[in-house]
Amino acid sequence: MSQEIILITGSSGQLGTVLTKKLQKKYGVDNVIASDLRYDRDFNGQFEVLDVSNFEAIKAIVLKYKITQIYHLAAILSANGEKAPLNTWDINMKTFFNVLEVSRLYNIKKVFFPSSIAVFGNNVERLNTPQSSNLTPTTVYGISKAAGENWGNYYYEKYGLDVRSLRYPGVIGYQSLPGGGTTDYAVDIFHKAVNNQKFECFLNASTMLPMIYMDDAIRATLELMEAPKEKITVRTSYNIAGCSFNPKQLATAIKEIHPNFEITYKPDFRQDIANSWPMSIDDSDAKKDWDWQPKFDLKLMTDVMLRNLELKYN
Ligand code: AKB
Repeated sequence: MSQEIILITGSSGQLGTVLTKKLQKKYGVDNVIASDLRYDRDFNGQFEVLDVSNFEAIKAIVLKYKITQIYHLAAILSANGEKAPLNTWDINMKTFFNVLEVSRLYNIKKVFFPSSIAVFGNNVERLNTPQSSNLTPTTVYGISKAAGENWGNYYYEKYGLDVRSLRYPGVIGYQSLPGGGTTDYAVDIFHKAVNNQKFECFLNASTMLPMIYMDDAIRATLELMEAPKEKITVRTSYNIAGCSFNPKQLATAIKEIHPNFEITYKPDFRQDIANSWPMSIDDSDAKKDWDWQPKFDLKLMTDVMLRNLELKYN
């Protein structure tokens, strides 16, 4: 098997921080090129400052390192995206087009594109949302992800480029902070709890959303990317589920360990976004095609989050 050389865009983000370390472990530190808009002083390994919206810049890195796979994580998320819709569209689409084109032209073997539950809108079954639902997203981020899924499928059908994708639920991990999403509350709440602070939630108590613990999200990504090509029957993006809960259920799970924890609710514009998203996801295609199985439920995730953040802060 020839040596894989991996490029990760958006490597300093919530998922990128953790995925980069996993890929370094798998492929070797020198064979993983992390990249983001700003240099990360604390980073161990190969790092390039990269604005993916600049085609010549990404091309130069692909040629310099003889990249064979790209994980394209750079994107503006749902809540931040609504503050400047056209800019969000420009950035999310331009960066992905550059990744697709550089991959087509310079023989990249595999591309990973993160999609999201944000591709779904108000017209779907909100419980156990099926893989093949109609996509009418309510945010620019969601529109860009739905379009991205179709562009990935197009490059696969037209050029044979092996683009693979997952529709991530809200990702919850202790290693990094999310930036500008609608599911961010479910990470922030843990930081407040371990620091004995009150938490004001921007969603109401009963807003159930699909979430996934970081270890499950990373494992799903690697399992999808490693699956034999003939097993991949979904070339837009696979639904994956972790566990679904609402802020009240999460606060109750935290109170089991931190009985004095206090939560209040003050919904803002993100409530409307959350109301248009699924409450739970049907991931039976991922289970059938590449044996996907989540391991973390609400209780296990809460225990692990609190234990690790306590070590981090104290
Ligand atoms: C967001 O909230 O925007 C993201 C997502 C679900 O894609 N975490």
